Amino acid sequence: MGSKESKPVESIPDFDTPWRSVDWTKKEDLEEELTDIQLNHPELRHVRILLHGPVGAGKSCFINSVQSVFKGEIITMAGEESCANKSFTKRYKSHTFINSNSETLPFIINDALGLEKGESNGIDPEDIVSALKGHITEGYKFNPISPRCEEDQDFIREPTLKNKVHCLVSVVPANAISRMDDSLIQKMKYIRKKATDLGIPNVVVMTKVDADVCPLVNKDLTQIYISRKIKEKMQDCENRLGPPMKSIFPVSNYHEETETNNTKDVLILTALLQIVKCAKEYVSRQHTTRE
Ligand SMILES: Nc1nc2c(ncn2[C@@H]2O[C@H](COP(=O)(O)OP(=O)(O)OP(=O)(O)O)[C@@H](O)[C@H]2O)c(=O)[nH]1
Ligand SMILES: [Mg+2]
Repeated sequence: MGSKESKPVESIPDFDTPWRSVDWTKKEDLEEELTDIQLNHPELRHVRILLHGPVGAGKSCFINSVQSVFKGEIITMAGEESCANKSFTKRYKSHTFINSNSETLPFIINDALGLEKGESNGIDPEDIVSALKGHITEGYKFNPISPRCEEDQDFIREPTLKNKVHCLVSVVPANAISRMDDSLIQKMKYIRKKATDLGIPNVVVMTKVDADVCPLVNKDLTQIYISRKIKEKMQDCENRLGPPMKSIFPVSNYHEETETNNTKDVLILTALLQIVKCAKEYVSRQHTTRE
């Protein structure tokens, strides 16, 4: 009879060299590139980015982190909540950003209610789709019981390019992606598919890479692309949600710090630059198709 002794599980080693290259010295270059982006569009001064994702994924925290990077100090402008089952963010809100020279940056990020698991819980995905199309008014208080409809007084019936979303960002927490409820994944996939049908690009920001996903990264965030665990989480995200690896950007938001730091800044700016470039590309396509 063969031995029933199980072999010890060998832990798969991390990578010897980073599988995605990051230049940790280029923070200023990234900031400059983002500040100087020209939209070359007569109607637009900003591209509009919409965040969606589960309750507590770090959407509002990402918005605060972006502003913190550009100001060089920790800023809280979007409300965050540490232990919410229901979405802490209640209203559709556009956030604009300024840098330390008080220049307005060429992008707006919209925060919305978080998605919940279960068919009839939380924000209706149709509300996010309405936001993508530009029908939702600023400050709109989402009603989880009934989605926005054309009969509503403040429904924007004929949205212009300014009202529409130019890049959809799915915010997914690295420490929860593998056990995220399937109903939630289906809602996110539905919203991503609608965006794709509308020609709107999608990018994924994978938050909470510092939250006990990988001891190596917990100790040193610069090891992010050496870590096998982080790559596995990104692959989980690719497999469950559908985006290709090249559209997934891991970040660690400012959630407990009292000062900004270069490594977090570079990861946040790298994700943001890709998002803004996708949005710009979408906008320039709209411009060309109308000519
Ligand atoms: N460790 C860690 N914690 C984070 C990170 N991002 C967000 N958090 C924490 O996660 C909690 C939820 O973050 P929020 O930004 O409020 O989440 P949200 O997606 O806006 O959630 P709702 O508005 O409720 O839908 C807060 O306590 C944040 O401080 C991160 O990258 N790492
Ligand atoms: Mg929020």
